[in-house]
Amino acid sequence: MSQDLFQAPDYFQLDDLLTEEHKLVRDAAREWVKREVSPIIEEAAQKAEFPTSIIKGLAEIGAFGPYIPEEYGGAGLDQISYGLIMQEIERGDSGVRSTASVQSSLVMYPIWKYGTEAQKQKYLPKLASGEFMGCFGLTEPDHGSNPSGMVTNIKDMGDHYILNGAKMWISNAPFADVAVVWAKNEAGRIKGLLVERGMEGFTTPETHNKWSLRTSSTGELIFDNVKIPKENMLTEKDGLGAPLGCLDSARYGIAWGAIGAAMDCYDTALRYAKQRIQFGKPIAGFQLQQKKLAEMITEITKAQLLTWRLGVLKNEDRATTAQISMCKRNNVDMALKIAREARQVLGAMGITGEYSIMRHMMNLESVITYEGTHDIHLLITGFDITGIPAFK
Ligand code: TGC
Ligand code: FAD
Repeated sequence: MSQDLFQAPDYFQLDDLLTEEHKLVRDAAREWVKREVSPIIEEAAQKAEFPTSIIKGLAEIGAFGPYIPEEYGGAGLDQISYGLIMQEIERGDSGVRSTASVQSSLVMYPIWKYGTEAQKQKYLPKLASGEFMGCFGLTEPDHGSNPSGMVTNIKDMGDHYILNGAKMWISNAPFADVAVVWAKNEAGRIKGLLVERGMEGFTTPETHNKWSLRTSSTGELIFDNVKIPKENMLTEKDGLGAPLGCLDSARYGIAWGAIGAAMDCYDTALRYAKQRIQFGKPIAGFQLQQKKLAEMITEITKAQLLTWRLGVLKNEDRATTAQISMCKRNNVDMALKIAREARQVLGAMGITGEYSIMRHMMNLESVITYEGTHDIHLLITGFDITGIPAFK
């Protein structure tokens, strides 16, 4: 990839809305991405490898559990800082942000919110430092948008549970030390379990041949009569609301992250358009190219404002699931459209690994699907404003 010359767009002076701490956290993440992610990410994507070398750095910038209290090893930051970290990481690559999202919001969050004190002490500090990596198993081969239909199940054997079933499309699965797994008990109630690598009957085959999110390792979780100690159940919340509560936190981070990918595509296209000469002048001087660039910065600015406001509401514990859905849906769609337009601005160069745009575009095809598809988020808004669920 060419040298990382990224300059963040801030068309409406939104930095004025951030505290000094927000800016410090954001700038540290931004510098780290330039130094440690940009130089290696294209090769990792071409090889379809998760770059394990960045785990330590992700922990150091506070990307693992930004809002988890310091007593458990987290960074103890607010929700806007969490969002800004996700924005900067996804500016580098959505696959890297995925790894951080899963670790923070889908593994540390449920242990922190639904776990016992012993579970928090055992897992959270190691997850915060990157010594342990985690994954989150909700989706199944036959139950994606409709997780309530899951068939993975546990049977109570008195002093332990027996877990059977399979999860699919699980980020970090192939290398995770611990999996937060959602399964139904005999009464059909969804329960959260902590399943550790090495438990007999538990395997995590990797999913190959992805054209998208190639720097993130994806796999299955297969449970064949796995014996789960009783102390590995998350006891403080159950039902579908428990995993959906984790998704609220992860979707919020993704809403910020998508802005990062969009900013990188816009910044790259703007620089290229000013330098590329055709018909005797920079292509940035043609109205059709200006339309693309002007619309990009308009959409980025609208998303920045929406998302900052969501962050304020999240800090006050007032952000609703439907608001988070709207923001995730809007921002990922915005980023994907910008990636497609920006790719065109670069002409043939846009399809190469010399620039980040094509990688962002392909990554965003996963981001628009996971954590609730584009259409499911529209239905969540539809339900919220009409009171009538149209899911089924
Ligand atoms: P529904 O009947 O609406 O709700 C069931 C129960 O859950 C409650 N609830 C929530 N609770 C907490 N937080 C939320 N966000 C909640 N949303 C709903 C609800 O009140 C109810 O409670 P109760 O007590 O009445 O039982 O559920 P439904 O089956 O109709 O489904 C609704 C729907 C379709 C919106 C939901 O299933 C959904 O969001 N589906 C999308 C699935 C999804 O997003 N999967 C993501 C898997 S994880 C992933 O993709 C990680 S990628 C990570 C990465 O690499 O970055
Ligand atoms: P389906 O549910 O089969 O949907 C197919 C299409 O039908 C979609 O367009 C959808 O919008 C539409 N559709 C479905 N229901 C309705 C409806 N009621 N009305 C209208 N349209 C509908 N899951 C995890 O649990 N953990 C992970 O870590 C994880 N990581 C992932 C990483 C990647 C790279 C990817 C691609 C996915 C990951 N997922 C993970 C799974 C992801 O959450 C699911 O792919 C997603 O929820 C959609 O499920 P599905 O793929 O089965 O699609």
